[in-house]
Amino acid sequence: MDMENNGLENMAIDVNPPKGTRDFPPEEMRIRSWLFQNFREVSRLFAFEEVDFPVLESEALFIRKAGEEITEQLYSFEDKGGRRVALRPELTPSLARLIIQKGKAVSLPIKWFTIGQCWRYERMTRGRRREHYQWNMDVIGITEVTAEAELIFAIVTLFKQLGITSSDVGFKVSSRKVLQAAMQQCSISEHLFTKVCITIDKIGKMEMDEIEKDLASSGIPMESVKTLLHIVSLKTISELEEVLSDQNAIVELRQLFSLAEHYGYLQWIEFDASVVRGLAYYTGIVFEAFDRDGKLRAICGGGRYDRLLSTLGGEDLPACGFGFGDAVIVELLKEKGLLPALPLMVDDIVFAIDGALQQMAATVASTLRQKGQKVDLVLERKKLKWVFKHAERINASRLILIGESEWQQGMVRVKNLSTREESNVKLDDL
Ligand code: 4JM
Repeated sequence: MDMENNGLENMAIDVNPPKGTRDFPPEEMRIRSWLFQNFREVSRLFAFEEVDFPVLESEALFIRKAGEEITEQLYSFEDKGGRRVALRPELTPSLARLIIQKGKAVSLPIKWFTIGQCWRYERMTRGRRREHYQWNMDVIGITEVTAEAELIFAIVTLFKQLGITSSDVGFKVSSRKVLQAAMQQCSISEHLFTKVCITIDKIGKMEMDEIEKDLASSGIPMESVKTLLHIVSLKTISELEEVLSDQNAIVELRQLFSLAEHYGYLQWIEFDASVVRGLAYYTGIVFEAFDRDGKLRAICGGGRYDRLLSTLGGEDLPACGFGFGDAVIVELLKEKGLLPALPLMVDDIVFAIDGALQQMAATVASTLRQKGQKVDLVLERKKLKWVFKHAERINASRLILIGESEWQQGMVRVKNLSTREESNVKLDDL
């Protein structure tokens, strides 16, 4: 018998949630719900439809052999039926799976959004979180950069809605086609592309000589490594134009910046060739949002993934999307003093002065709720003093007191808790 607690009746369980997970008591849950409401509102403003997938997926959906952090930290295990399964580390593969499953039954373009919990598992755990929630918006069936421009504008719209300005946050934008062209120019084999992307993504997180060593260890000559690292250090499209012979990436980037100007969000975005993102499946434009103070990790990131569906056994479709986590944005909002107070809001407290009137109180609460009022019905015998304190704690607007003499006259006593005014009110007039 396990002597820690299993099967033993009086042994206390650990009241903490499992390592790396969070509880959401009311105060935290109000913040989360408020944030998700904002995600949903913006998604609907852009006419995206909400979808959902299981948190548990077949492990095979996430197996990619590129050495990405996301797949190295897969929270996978064998279920009781011997199947290899995983708690999803991201939402895009599930979306891709559903698109493949629907096949010709869906008309293009598809504009879907989803909000879901994603998981990771690290063997060496340094108190790092193992779950977060992510908001994704994806466009399937559009080849043009109009899709990326629309997605970035959706995120800008969210930032504005939260009170975040272009002096707080900016987007770094590039295209993986820049690196692809640079590699071709250096005669580096295409089969190294994904690996190079994953290494370049670590610029800023790893020492530069580590990055160089990593690239060289893949068999890239040091001279080519230096050229690649020079190209990804460029901060303007014009500089890039001078060094790249393949102008395809530049045309796309210029189109995107032109669209951003017409949307009116040019001040939010800048070109930065070092942005490649750490996911294997991106093929074109990639972007991420960051706080301009440089204190936090990336707020969100996304890009084009035109070949993901065929890696999962389906027919390819042009696609792009982004993921936006629940943690960094809340840190930023706290930092900027933009997190709203979000108090619990109750309209009325209904309280029976006398125990014999509890049934009448239920009737009154029911009537008010039918009218759309948020009503807290006091369910046990309490002193009036407790009820007043309680009213203050839950920010109730009115106190509805059910007393014998008023009830005889078809009335209740109403106290307006902000003006302190009291009056007897007919039930029908409440
Ligand atoms: C977390 C969960 C999944 C991924 C990254 C992080 N992919 S928890 C912060």
